Amino acid sequence: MSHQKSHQALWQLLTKNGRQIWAYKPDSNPIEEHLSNAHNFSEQELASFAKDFLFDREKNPSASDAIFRAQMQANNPRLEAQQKPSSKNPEEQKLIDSIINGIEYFSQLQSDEGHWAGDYGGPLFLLPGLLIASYLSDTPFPKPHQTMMQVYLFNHQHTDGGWGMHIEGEPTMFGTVMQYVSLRILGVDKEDARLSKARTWIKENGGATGIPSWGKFYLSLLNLYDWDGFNSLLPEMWLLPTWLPFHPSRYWCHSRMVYLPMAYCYAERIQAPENELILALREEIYCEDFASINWKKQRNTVCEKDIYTVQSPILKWTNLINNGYEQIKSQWLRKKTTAYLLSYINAEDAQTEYLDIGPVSKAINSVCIWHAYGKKSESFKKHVTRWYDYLWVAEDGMKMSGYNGSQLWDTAFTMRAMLESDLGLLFPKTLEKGEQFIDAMQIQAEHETHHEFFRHPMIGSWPFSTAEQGWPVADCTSEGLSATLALQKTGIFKQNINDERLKQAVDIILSYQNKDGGWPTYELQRAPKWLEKLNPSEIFADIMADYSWTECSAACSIALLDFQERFPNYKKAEIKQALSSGLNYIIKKQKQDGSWYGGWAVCFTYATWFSIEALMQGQAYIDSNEHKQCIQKASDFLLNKQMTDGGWGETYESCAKMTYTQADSSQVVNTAWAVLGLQAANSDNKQAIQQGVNLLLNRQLDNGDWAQENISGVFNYNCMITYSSYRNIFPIWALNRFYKNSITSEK
Ligand code: LAN
Repeated sequence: MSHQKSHQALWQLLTKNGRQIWAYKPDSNPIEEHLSNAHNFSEQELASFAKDFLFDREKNPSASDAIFRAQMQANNPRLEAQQKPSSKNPEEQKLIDSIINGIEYFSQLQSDEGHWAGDYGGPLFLLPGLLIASYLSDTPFPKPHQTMMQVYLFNHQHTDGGWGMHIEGEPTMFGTVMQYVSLRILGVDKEDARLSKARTWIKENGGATGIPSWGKFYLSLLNLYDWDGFNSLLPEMWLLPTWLPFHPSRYWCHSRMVYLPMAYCYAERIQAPENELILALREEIYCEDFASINWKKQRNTVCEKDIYTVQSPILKWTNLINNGYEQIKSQWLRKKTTAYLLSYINAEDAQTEYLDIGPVSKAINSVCIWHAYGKKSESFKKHVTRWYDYLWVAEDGMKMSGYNGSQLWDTAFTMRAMLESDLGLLFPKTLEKGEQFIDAMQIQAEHETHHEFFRHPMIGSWPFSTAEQGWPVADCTSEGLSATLALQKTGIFKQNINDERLKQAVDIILSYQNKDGGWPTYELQRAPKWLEKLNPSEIFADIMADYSWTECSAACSIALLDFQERFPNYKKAEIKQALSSGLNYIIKKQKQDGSWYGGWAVCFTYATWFSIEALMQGQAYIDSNEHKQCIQKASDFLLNKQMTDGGWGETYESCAKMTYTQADSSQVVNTAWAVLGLQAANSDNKQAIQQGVNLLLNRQLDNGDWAQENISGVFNYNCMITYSSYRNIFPIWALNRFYKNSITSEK
């Protein structure tokens, strides 16, 4: 691409069955070959990265995924619509052109195997974990990667010298110390002006003793903090009977899979040897002399800029007891415990082909496996190969993704957005490839150790990323199913997924419903809500159990409704019951102002759209008066939030504060959700819808894309995550619905 800076083109994304690897100057395509290739690079190329990947976070901290997109545009021909419908009405023609332009552009980004890849960065505490694993195990990344990581870290430094926990957030101790240490591991000199500034930030805010517990953990691994200053994780807890309400097998799977390898590292007191860098760092990140620090007193010290969840009195007591036990622990039991933890870590590695459930456990599991079996062991080597599955290159540098990708999720949504009206049918190739990908990603087997290690049944489910990663998700199963049903309804290609597999997916969705009627993320809620009082993370909320979520409940209800339309007699009574309690759960969650809080994207507009969608489609299951009122309130909420330019816009602060927080300018993604929601609700305020649609039309770029605006995703209330395809998927979907409605009303 001519407008691409030359050294950006040295990085290429290779994909295979949804696997995504960024390769530096790949000379051959297969991923395997690339991973074993030695890198040849010139110092000049490395030096040019800092220049060619110069990024201004002050303009917008969210990168637009320019490298990937330019590459796909350069390598793939633009897939044109089979024909362009023409309309006598110029307004309608404009709409048609925009939708087609939007799909043509987005189709060009589809991989050969049918999925949409994209930037899934955002959190800033992930890459440091991976760098620590590589540092401890003395397995450095290739130089080009290291340079690109440096570029990324510096690109996201705030002008005051600090870093946030995520790219949009204000600086925190966790963010700043972790990036600082990462840059030093990457070889940046202490005298670098940017690092001096960071040190000033750290010291002015009390020094690294105030880093939250996850940071204390990472620093302890590096021997930059004393394990004595870290509250005991009571590793033996894993050996307690599983019926206990606080047994870790009952934790939300992400917490479970993070605290598992953490417990191993803690039990083994894994620690880097002292060397020049470590000794220097000890002087750089603390306000006091390292040797003089009273570590036990630091266990609960947390910088006030970091605190999100305040430690409860019960947690403090529990810590006191656990720390006490640590003094008198039985060595025999400790050995038995670490053996168990290791067997669990091995099982998770094997079940996920060494991808592991997510980016945090991916790094910490690598550390455990290196510690247990050594650098030369087969299992450690397998871990290292999979480090690359988590790295992503954009115009802001190389980052660690929040997952091994969002492959299935984005592909399923895209199918549904395209098929909202007949215009999608003008792209049979795109649809067919999408169908093939969704087909390939349905999970069809269980590992023999699943049951032993507390996994939910998964045959027939879909994951968020790839089948290889293999963790089933309730609402991803639903999106996979809804997309498949929509694709099959077109009748235009071979139906790869047979009825039995569709029924298996429904069985999984049914198996996921919580007692309160709602749907969780990966597993049923296994622990009581009071366990949250023991949440030790300080920086996240609601991480201890897998609670029901509005959007997950909406997606699952919608999938059941879609399925029922096609198979009215399959498990009729059971599905009816599930829908009635599921939809009533959603009604119960509506807030006074008519909105719903969204736990996984920003924020109220997201969950309100999802809820309206489910409630309208499932109208028959709800008392009609209640339904009417609920939808009326929801529409009023959306209408109240429309901005003067016709759009809607929320900032990430909606998520943490849990109150609607309007952005300075409207956002296409929020606008698309609101426009989808108002249309689904059959709002009679046609003008409001038209204004929203106009905004989407006017913001579209000539090539069919939309500009990247604010970050769209979130987890655990307090950390944001990038969904780079949302800026295409949701405007296309909203416009496509508007088109469908306008032609039906003409008829
Ligand atoms: C995700 C990504 C997808 C997301 C949806 C499917 C969108 C949602 O509806 C349900 C929850 C889920 C599956 C989800 C849960 C939390 C994840 C896995 C993530 C946001 C991606 C990364 C995040 C994970 C917890 C990040 C690692 C951080 C820790 C605190 C362990």
